[in-house]
Amino acid sequence: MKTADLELLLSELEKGKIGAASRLISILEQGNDYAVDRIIEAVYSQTGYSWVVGVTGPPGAGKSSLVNNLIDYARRENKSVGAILVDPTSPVSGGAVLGDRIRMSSFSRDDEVFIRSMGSRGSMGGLAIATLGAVRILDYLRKDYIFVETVGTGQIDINICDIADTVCLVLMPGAGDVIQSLKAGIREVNDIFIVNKCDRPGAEETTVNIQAVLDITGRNLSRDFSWQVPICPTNSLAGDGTPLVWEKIKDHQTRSKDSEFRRTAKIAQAKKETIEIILRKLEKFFRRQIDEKMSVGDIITEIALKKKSPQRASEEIFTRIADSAWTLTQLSEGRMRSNLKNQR
Ligand SMILES: Nc1nc2c(ncn2[C@@H]2O[C@H](COP(=O)(O)OP(=O)(O)OP(=O)(O)O)[C@@H](O)[C@H]2O)c(=O)[nH]1
Ligand SMILES: [Mg+2]
Repeated sequence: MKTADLELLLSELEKGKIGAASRLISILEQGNDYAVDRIIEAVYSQTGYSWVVGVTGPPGAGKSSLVNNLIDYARRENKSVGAILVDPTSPVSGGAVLGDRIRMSSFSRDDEVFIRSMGSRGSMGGLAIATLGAVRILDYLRKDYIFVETVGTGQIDINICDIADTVCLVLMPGAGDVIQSLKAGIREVNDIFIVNKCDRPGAEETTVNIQAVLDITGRNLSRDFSWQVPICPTNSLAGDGTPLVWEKIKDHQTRSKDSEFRRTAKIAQAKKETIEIILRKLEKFFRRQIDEKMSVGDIITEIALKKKSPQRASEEIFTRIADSAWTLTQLSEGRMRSNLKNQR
């Protein structure tokens, strides 16, 4: 991708062209560092408008069906909507997403609804960055609500809490392992529980078990400790229960929009995201240094021969790189100083 093409797409996005959003999201998925940085840089200061609703839960729990129903309710209130369906399992969007496309095609003529599926071509880290970027693009376009669906039972989902303002966890009867992970405190943030497939046996038991977790933990699982986490039974095939979920999302939004805990959470997220970016850049820098600039083959062989521990070796390598980085800084500062002198 040429820089000029990227700039053209960004100027089209500025005019609100949805096609540009779509192409920019594809570029984010490809994960080119320069392009990702440039896109986020272009939109970032104009974001913060949309309310982002994370919809997560185990495979097949009914997340897409719920999102589909929620889009319908949002549209009834004339709210504009974005939906991002993250499918980390499939490199080129598998069957599940295809099903979602068919189901959600009822919105295909509605300009105020933008639905997009995302798969990971690269690492999970890459997918998380692309998803966050896609949310920001839709936020830049001032969608009132952005739904982000991710498969997740705790450890493997992209960290939805970093993205979402309201987190919905969709479960279905027999979701014992997820409830175990809740007890173990693996899932930190859930603002709304949904027990879907209530037409099936065991829904009541699941609800009771979730309530027990809420009671045992002695606190609720939301970021806002004063928010009473609701448990909403739904049958997403019939659409039963969706109005309650939609009301709870709006309640949570009204309550937390301007709250102190949200301000604190946003600062914590900003810090976390920035640290992750720094670490990613540092990692690249170090790998480049080790792979290309330094000959560390001798040290590595010594580790393999047990003459040196990896700990000791890593410190040695670190010192070498730090020294060379220090030298580079000195050099560039020196260059700057002499440039200044020349200008005078
Ligand atoms: N009986 C019943 N089936 C449901 C209900 N909600 C969804 N389903 C069905 O369950 C299957 C999975 O639903 P999806 O909405 O695709 O679930 P999902 O969580 O998005 O699935 P993945 O994205 O593949 O993880 C589909 O065949 C739905 O028709 C429900 O309330 N009751
Ligand atoms: Mg789905």
